[in-house]
Amino acid sequence: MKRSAILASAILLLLSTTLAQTPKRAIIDTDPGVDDAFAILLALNSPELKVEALTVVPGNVEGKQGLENALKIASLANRCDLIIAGGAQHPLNQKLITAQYWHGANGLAGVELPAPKCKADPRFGPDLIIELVHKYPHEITLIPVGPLTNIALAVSKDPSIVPLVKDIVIMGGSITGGNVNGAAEANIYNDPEAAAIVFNAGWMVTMVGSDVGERTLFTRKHQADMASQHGPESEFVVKLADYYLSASEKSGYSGAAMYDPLAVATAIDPTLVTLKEMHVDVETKGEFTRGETVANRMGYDEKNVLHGDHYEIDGLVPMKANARVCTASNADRFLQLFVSRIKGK
Ligand SMILES: [Ca+2]
Repeated sequence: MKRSAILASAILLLLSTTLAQTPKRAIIDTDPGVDDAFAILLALNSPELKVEALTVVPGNVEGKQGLENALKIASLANRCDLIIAGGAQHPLNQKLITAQYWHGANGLAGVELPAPKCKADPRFGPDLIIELVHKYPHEITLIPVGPLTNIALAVSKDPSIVPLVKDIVIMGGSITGGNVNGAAEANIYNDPEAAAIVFNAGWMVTMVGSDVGERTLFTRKHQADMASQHGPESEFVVKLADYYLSASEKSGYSGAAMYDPLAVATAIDPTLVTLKEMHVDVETKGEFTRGETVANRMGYDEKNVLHGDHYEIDGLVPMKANARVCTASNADRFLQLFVSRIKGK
C-alpha cells in the first residue's frame, strides 16, 4: 500500500472511531415509574448517550409526583446538570390512568429517596423538546418511555421538528397482544390520540413494545449479581427490583419485564434487538381494541372495488412503513449491559 493510501485509511479509521464515540444527544420523556428509573439510570451511565433533558409526562403516576421522582433520581445520580421539566398534566382526550398497582404508591416501589438537590426547570416539557431539537438539529434522539402526550403536543405545536429529530425510540405498543388488556399496551392505552399523532407525524418511529419487554426479563439472579456491588444507584435498583419482581412473580412471570430500559438500550445499541419496518396505526375507537398498535406485517392492504351489489378485491395498495418494530431482543446481552452499567455505580 502506498504511503498516501495508508494515511487516508488511518484518517478514515480515526474519523469512524471518533464518530462511534460521539455520544448521541437524547431527551428522555418519562413517567417515573420503576422501570423508568431503571431506564434513566441506564442512560445516565452509558457513554453512548448524552442525556440533555428529562421531560415528565403523567402515566404511572400523576405529573407532579413524576416530576418529583425524576428530580430525586437525577439527584441520586449526581446529575443536577440535566434539564428536568414537567409537561402535560393529563392525556389529550381522556382521563389519566395511573399505575401505583405496579409501581407502588410513590411510583418508586415505596422507596423513599432523600429530598431532591436538583431543581425543576420552569419550561413546559413540550416547548423544551421543541427548543432543544432546534438547538441541535439532526442530533437529538427522543426516547419517550411513557404515554406520548408531551411528544404529541410538541409535534402538533411545531411540526418542523419532525425532520430535525435524529431518531425517536419509544417504549410502547405491541404487535402480539397487550399488557393492560387483550389488545393494548399501557403507554399507548393511556393516550391513544397522542400516540396516533406521533406515529403519523412523518418520521420513522422505532417501537420497542411490551411484547418484547416481556421476553426480556430481569430475574432474581440478576438482582443478586447487582446486589454484590455496593453503591447508591445499584442499591436503589436492587430495592426497586425487589418490589417489581414480587409483583411480576405474583402475576406468573419468572422475572420483571424490562420495558423502558430496553428502549434506552435500543438507542444505545440497536444491534441488541431485531427491528422490522412496518406500517403501524393506532386504534382510537375499537370496542375492545382502543390503544392497540395495529401493525401491517405484509406491507400492503387489499383494495376493494364495488361490483354490482358486492365488493371484489381489485389489487393491493402498498403501505409505507412508518415504524421500525422491535420483534425480538438479545435478552442476555441486554441484561449484561444493564447490570454492568448500574453495578458501576
Ligand atoms: Ca414508563
